[in-house]
Amino acid sequence: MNDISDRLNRPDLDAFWMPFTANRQFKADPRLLVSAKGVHYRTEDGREVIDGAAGLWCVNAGHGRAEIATAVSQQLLTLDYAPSFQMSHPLVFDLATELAKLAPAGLDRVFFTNSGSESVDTALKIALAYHRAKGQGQRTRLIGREKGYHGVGFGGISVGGLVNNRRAFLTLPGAEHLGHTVDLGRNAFSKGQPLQGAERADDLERLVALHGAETIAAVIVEPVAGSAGVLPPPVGYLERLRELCTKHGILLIFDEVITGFGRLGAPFAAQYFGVTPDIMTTAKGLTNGAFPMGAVFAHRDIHDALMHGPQNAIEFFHGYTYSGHPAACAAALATLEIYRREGLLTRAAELSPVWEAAVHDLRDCPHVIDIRNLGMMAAIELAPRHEAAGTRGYEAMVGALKAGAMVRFTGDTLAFSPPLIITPEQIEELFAIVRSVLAQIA
Ligand code: PXG
Ligand code: PLP
Repeated sequence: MNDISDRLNRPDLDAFWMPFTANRQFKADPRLLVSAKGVHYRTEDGREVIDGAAGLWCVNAGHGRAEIATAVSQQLLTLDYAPSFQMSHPLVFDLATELAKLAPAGLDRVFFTNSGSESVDTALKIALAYHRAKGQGQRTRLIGREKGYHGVGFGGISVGGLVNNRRAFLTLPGAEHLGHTVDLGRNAFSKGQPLQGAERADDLERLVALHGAETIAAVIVEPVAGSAGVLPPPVGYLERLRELCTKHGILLIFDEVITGFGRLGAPFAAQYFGVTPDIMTTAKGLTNGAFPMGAVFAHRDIHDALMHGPQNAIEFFHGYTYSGHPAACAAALATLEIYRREGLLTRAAELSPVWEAAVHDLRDCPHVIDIRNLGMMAAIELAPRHEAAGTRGYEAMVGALKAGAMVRFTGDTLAFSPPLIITPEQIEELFAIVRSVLAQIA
């Protein structure tokens, strides 16, 4: 232990193997958060930091919401756990009913998971099971998109399109990818959806021509790619993809783990874009990040297609020990009540013009090669250093934290997605900090 660790009474850092982290770099210079309230974190050395990332894109109603904590603690004292297979408890039905009311019309059958990764694997399995139930068991190919992030399960990395998440692992046979939609040449510094690139959706026709539509089960995309650095879809792209999937009998899955629960200004991106998928995956904002939970929304027809055979037959051989955990349900119901009461599922629609102007104001900062935004998501892409890609992004993240703002980075792209309770003044404050940090990056 060094002096700082001693003074801060820091825990031993060795045993915990950190996820998606440069463990050795982190442990040499740790960043520990000890409390949070509203749009601020507090660090172990007692500094307030504005949360420009809603934690990891999940704390949509802001931190320290007492109703959620109370609901969880009361639920744990009343019914801490109930088996989720062949048995259940009332709260999970209430939650599914509430979620079905928020969802796009028809997507009113809800399967519970514990994370976005599990939601994605569940959705892919529902797609395969559906086609099989319809007598089209040969539809087994699963199509994702380059730069897509669908969590870290074997299904999710197979359809995912970020090479670092794939290269060391096996992926599912039959997984294919549409080309990504990034085109800085035509679309750099677009405000909102880029105008060019709807035709990229026609890449699905290439895969249909190559493999035959009758071998393809589903296409999964993030309506706005998040992890890859906030990539809003070109105008018309999602509409075109919907059209092609319908034409070829392919299910369309929207991975709304980030875009769900108000991030764009509507409950789900499906409603924001007016494009309805067949299946929708969610997690994160479902419980305001306060409890692990995910939910998959399936169209009623997909659900109903599986409800066949003898009454005593299990229709879908899939589920988790903690599917619909009582405490997670309590957290989600309390979260939905906050969203409803405070209008948070549509607040991004009012805030986003301020947000857009504030982030695009940084266009003149050094090294900035693109700025992207939609709803309450935004990204600033920096030019990579020669032979040191990613170092500018990392330095900007560390510098921002020291200067009082928590931001995400991926490679040399900074990503922003604050709690939806943020005020216009706090938006200005956040980007003022980012401006001062960018000015210092060599
Ligand atoms: N799908 C999408 C679209 C996601 O963004 C997942 C699935 C997986 O969810 P879980 O709960 O299994 O992590 C995600 C998660 C980042 C970052 O800043 C993004 C995520 C998670 C952690 C970090 O790039 N997205
Ligand atoms: N591994 C073993 C040995 C198990 O018994 C179980 C569940 O019973 C699992 C994995 C799956 O765990 P979960 O249902 O929490 O995903």
